[in-house]
Amino acid sequence: MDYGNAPESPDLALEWLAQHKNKMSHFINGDWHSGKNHFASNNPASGERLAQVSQADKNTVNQAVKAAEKALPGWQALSGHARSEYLYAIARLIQKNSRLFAVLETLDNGKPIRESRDIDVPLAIRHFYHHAGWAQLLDTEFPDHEAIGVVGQIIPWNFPLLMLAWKIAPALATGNTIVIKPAEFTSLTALLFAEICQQAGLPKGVLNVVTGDGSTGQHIVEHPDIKKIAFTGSTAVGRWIRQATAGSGKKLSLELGGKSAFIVCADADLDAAVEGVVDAIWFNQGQVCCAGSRLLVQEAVAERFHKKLISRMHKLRIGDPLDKSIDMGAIIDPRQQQKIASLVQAGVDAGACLNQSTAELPSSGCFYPPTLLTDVSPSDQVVQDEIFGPVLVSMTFRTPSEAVALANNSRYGLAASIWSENINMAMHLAPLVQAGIVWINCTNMMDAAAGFGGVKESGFGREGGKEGLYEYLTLKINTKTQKDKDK
Ligand code: TXE
Repeated sequence: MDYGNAPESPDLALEWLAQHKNKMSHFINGDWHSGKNHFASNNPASGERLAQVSQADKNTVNQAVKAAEKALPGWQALSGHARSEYLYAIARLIQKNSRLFAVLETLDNGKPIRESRDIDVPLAIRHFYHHAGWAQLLDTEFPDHEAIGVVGQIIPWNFPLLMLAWKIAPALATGNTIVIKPAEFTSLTALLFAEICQQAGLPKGVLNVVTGDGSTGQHIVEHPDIKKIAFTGSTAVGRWIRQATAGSGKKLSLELGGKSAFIVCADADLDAAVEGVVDAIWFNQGQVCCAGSRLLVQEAVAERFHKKLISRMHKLRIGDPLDKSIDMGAIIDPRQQQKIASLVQAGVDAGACLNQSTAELPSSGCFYPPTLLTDVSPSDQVVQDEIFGPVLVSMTFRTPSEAVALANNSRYGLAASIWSENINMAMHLAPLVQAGIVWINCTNMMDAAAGFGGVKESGFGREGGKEGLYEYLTLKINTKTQKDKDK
């Protein structure tokens, strides 16, 4: 698609913010509730304040849960067909406002406009269309299942709208009511989404959006009337949630960190694999749970591959995320940038060779250059820890089984990518890699119909497709006596 060269104007999103007097409220029971306390949401590419967002305390979370409980019987009683009407309406309204969503997302998160417009927003729309279809099939495909009840959903900042869609669409389709909390860095598209739901006529209380930091998340996790928690975020918080909900009877799905292997075999199409790496680790500044952050290259081609990759890395354009020609935008916030920088320094101190783009970075805002670390060992911190930034570590292997052993030498198991022109070999390796998703000669392929999720410390549960629906359903066998059946 040709968007022309002019940077995307932020006016549309700034107008929307101005309409709200830059003050954002919680969305509870179909209405807006301003909190007593607020926190700032900044544009990471400039450091400028975009809005003041309400901080939900325990009382606000209680109100949201009450509203969701009240709405539950009516929402559950609707046929799948009736619920699908709302999902279709939501999908159409996001589509209608897609430009506003994309610009607002880019301002709030710092990701390139090309990504928010071509990936985040279209995939979010697709998720609602897909689940509208499932809602229609629910009564016939899942006759022995029912909704869980009020669900609590906590989402991260790396794909604010898309992660919201992944959580909300299946929950609505299956007849649950929702209390959702966006990440404190990126609340804005969640609030625009709540407006869309108002316009779609979604019954009051079915969706409640509370904004706030981790303490708001804790109130959601600990609320006794929330029957399921769906969380995407850090492994540390995921671990706490698991402990905090142990014995509570709450259903849980956790999508946590990753350190995904990107395996390049000697017979791979190296140019295609280089483009794959660009997508795997420099898309969204590497702030992607399934980022291919561990490159494993077969020894025979390692030197050639690194050369090609480094030359490609130097061509990446880093800068104003609203510029349509930009490849990489801003890091979410200064603390995250600091975390990236200190992990890279630790790698260099441990003996890694640093290859970094020398492209000039914007003087204000939060930016980090694309980085490749070679000469690392499997046990190094940079190889084991999730950096969650544009930093790739590279190691070599001699045999395919060595590649599998290196790939599996991780506490994470979210995704992997295998590149080879020998499809039989790739198909042989794929099941040996411990990961929830293995891509062959491609990477970051997402589909609303495919269950996404990990193994090991990357969490459990799936989002998308039929598997994702089970996360929001509970099995209920209604046994009838022979006499009743004969009636
Ligand atoms: O995550 P947090 P942060 C990883 C990535 C990143 C690191 C830290 O490695 O560098 O985590 O990021 C809410 N109870 N990922 O600090 O804190 C929080 O408000 C309930 C990978 O931003 O896990 C936000 O809404 N909720 C990841 C959400 O949890 C709590 C995406 C995620 O924030 C909470 C993000 C608590 N005690 C980070 N504390 C991925 N898998 O994609 C915080 N939250």
